[in-house]
Formats: sequence, structure tokens, C-alpha cells
Amino acid sequence: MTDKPSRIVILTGAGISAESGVDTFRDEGGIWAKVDYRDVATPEGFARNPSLVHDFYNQRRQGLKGIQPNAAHIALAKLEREFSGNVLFVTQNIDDLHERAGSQRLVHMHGELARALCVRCGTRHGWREDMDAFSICGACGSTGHLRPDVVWFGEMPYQMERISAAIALCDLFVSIGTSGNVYPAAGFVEEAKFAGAHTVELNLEPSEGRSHFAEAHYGKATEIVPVFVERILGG
Ligand code: BJW
Repeated sequence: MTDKPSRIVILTGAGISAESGVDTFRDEGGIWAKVDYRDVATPEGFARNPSLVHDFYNQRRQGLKGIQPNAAHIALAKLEREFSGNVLFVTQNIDDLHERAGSQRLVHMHGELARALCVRCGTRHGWREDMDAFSICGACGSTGHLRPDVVWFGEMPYQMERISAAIALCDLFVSIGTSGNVYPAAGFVEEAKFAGAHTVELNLEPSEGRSHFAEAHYGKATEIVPVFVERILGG
């Protein structure tokens, strides 16, 4: 990175929340080692066994109460506050640690644990409690049509047009704590490269997309993200 960037897009994944105590998906002992994604993270799995899926997300939603943003989330919020240019955070995470650290220009492309979606009327609600087949939609009053407002395999991630537009204009693209296994997020680095952006990976280990990044730093997010942020702010 030679010139000071003016438009930054930062993609984050499960690795940024790992040191806050949130499980990642594909690391040893991660979520997909304990449950089959076809049962809990597909529309077909939800149709087959809604209680199993509600239990899975209820447990993770309850888990939000015991965690805090870590030094990486806090450093990124500082970047947004102090950077003279434009920053957009795109997170694949459904936890709320970026916003609790103070980030505001944030897209939750895979949805949010603390929201419910009514499949009957399409309303998205804030939802902090457990959800089940008898939960009532506060907008249309129907019972049995609420689901976690998360994006499962085979579904379209949120705000894709906004994300693509920001990547097409960015001059720095940074990917933090994601294994690069899941599309379309895994393809953002190539879009950014095509747009002429400098591309940086910050991760515990090289991701699937490692060859597409011009620069990479490997280590714990709480250690390498604050250093990287200070470098950008310091010019
Ligand atoms: C640390 C660390 C520390 C650890 N510090 N780092 C080809 C092209 C396009 C699509 C497809 C395709 N082939 C198949 C598809 C479809 C599918 C897909 O990608 N499948 C793949 C498995 C191949 N994608 C979809 O279905 C998506 N929809 C879609 O494609 O719609 C059509 C479309 C196409 C094109 C444009 C637009 C639309 C939807 C995907 C939905 C993903 N949903 C999940 C679960 C729901 C939410 C939830 O329950 O939480 O989202 S799956 C799961 O994976 C979750 C995550 O957000 C996502 C990504 O995981 P992430 O964040 O990368 O976690 P890990 O565990 O994989 O990696 C953690 C990393 O952190 C590791 O590298 C560690 O080393 C590191 N780390 N500790 C720093 N302390």
C-alpha cells in the first residue's frame, strides 16, 4: 500500500469474533463439526425440522448476552470515526459485536441473530428472546411464520447491490477472519482487484482466496487488526 486510500471496504468473518468467544464454522471443533449445515442452515432443513433450527439459533442468540467486542472490533470502529475518507464494513457475521464496538456503516450480508423475519408479511423485527413455532409476528399478528433473519445456503445475501457498488469504487479492500469458502463473499476480493483496489488479507492463516490478495498478515485478529488500523490512520 503506497498511496493513502480514500475509499475502503472491509469484509469480516467469524475469525474476528473468535477471541470474543464466538465459535467459527470451519476451524477444528467449529460449528460445522458439531451440526450438519444441511439441517440448520438451509431452507430445506428449516422446513423439515423447524424446532431443531429454532433451538440452534436460540442458543446462539442467548450467547450474545455473554460476549463483548474485542480489540479488533474496537480498532475498526476507531478507523470509521477517525478516517478522513469513506469506509464500509460488510460482515458475514450475525453477531452484533461490530455495532456494539461503535461501527455504523455496516452491512450484515448474512443477516442478524437479534432479528426475526416474518415469511408471511416480510417484516423484519428486532428479536432478542427465544423463537419457536408459536412466536407471533408483531406486524401481521400471524403465528408460526417467524424465522431467524439469517441467510441460509441457497438464499440471496442482503444488500448485494450496495456491496458491489462500494467494491467497484474502493481503492482498498481488506478481508478479516474469513476462510473464503462461502460465495458470494469469497468472490469480493476478485471484484476489488478488478476495480483496481489494493487487496489485503488479515487472518489467522492463509484463506482459500490467498492468491488473490496483494498483501497478507497472519496472526490473531486482536493483534494484527489494531496494527493495520494505526498504519492506515497514520498515513
Ligand atoms: C481467525 C481467528 C482469529 C480463526 N483471528 N482469524 C459458487 C459461486 C457462488 C455461489 C456458490 C458457489 N458454489 C456454491 C454456492 C452457494 C453457496 C456457497 O458458497 N457454498 C459454498 C460452501 C461453496 N452460497 C450461498 O448459498 C449463498 N447465497 C448465494 O450464493 O446466493 C446466490 C448468489 C450468487 C451470486 C451473487 C449473489 C447471490 C448464501 C450463503 C449463506 C451462508 N450462511 C452461513 C450460515 C448462516 C448464518 C449463521 O448461521 O451464522 O453464514 S454459512 C457460514 O459460513 C456463515 C458464515 O457467515 C459463512 C462464512 O464463514 P466464515 O466467516 O468465513 O467462517 P469460517 O469458520 O469458515 O472461517 C473463519 C476464519 O477465521 C478461518 O480462516 C480462521 O483461520 C480464521 N480465524 N480464529 C483471525 N483469532
